[in-house]
Amino acid sequence: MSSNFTDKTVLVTGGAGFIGSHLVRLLLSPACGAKVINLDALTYAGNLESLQDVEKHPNYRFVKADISVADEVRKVFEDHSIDWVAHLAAESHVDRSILSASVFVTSNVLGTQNLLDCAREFEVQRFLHVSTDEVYGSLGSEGAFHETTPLAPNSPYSASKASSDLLVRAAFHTHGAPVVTTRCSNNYGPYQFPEKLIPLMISNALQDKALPVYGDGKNVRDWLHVEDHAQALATVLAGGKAGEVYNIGGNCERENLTVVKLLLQALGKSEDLIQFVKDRPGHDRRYAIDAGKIRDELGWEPSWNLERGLAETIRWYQDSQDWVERVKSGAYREYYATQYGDRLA
Ligand code: NAD
Ligand code: TDX
Repeated sequence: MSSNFTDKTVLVTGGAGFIGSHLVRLLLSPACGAKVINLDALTYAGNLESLQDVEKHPNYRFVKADISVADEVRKVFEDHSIDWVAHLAAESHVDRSILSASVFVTSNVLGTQNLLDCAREFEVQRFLHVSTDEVYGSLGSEGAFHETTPLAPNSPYSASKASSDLLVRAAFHTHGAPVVTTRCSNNYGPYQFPEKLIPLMISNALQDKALPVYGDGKNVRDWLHVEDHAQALATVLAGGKAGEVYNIGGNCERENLTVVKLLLQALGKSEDLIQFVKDRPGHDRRYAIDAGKIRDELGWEPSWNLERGLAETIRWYQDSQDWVERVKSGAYREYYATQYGDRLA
């Protein structure tokens, strides 16, 4: 993969988020050796403290900008010579989209179109659009999502992501844009905001707080370690075929309750902490991914198994309670002003 990135400047949107921060780290690593511009609006989910280890890297720049504001996006393309784009910036939490959908439309739909417009104007050579398996809707007890499965999103979040997928598809068909789309299953690992299932359960259990399981806990998700997702994204960015969609999955389906019990067992905590709560409205029952295309065409396969991944994730959250506390207290939001305020205001 390394030679593909040499001399490339990659604009990563949403690089201060969970998955974006891992991709930024991978692209800067000697394995890739890319130059990285990290564009992020620093919403509640953006945390530059997740990138402290690379913030002084000579090939790294951070730019605070909102993808839903066309002028802000344009300025980034004017100021930097960008070869490739890896687009991850989005509102990403289903529960928030149920409470307030409009910001999902603004960031995920309008934001994507603004990026596509600039990518076209500034003649970007590759545009990776990072989407989700949730655009396919919900499965019964059998089968898996294929790249050809019709889109049937059920939440405002997944509907906004599906909308952005269609705009990316249109850019390819109308303008011949060099776009490629990935649709991945549920990620877990270090630096995940503790609103999502696994980090929420770990951080609650560490404090002996109740673990809120929605409905009967039998909803199924396919879990993938975030470092495997970052590897898959770099693989598709470097070698994916324009106009194509690649599913990415962990081949690791588990019921939510099973995951929660595994976490409690690994932490040495009682299952009495589990509290069944009212179900998420419109809660998708099951996701499963057929990732045969990316394996057969690009040679990517996941390398983490769930047991090792969960054990190392738990260890990371135990060792990083300062990071978690600063997220929960909101202190992490001051980091940008202290580190970048003077230089980039
Ligand atoms: P995240 O919520 O942790 O991070 C999103 C990042 O985008 C944040 O840094 C935030 O500040 C930034 N952002 C949001 N709106 C913005 C805007 N208008 N302008 C600029 N930056 C903005 O999300 P994540 O879990 O890292 O997900 C990243 C991408 O991967 C998303 O597109 C998501 O749909 C997709 N995805 C996530 C998962 C998962 O399990 N987390 C699975 C499949 C796909
Ligand atoms: O407190 C909880 N209790 C609970 O039972 C939370 C936060 C979640 N759940 C359930 C809901 C889901 O069935 O756990 C499962 C996972 O929930 P989330 O972590 O919120 O993820 P999900 O809704 O599956 O969506 C995730 O995967 C696909 C990401 O948030 C998306 O960004 C990604 O596109």
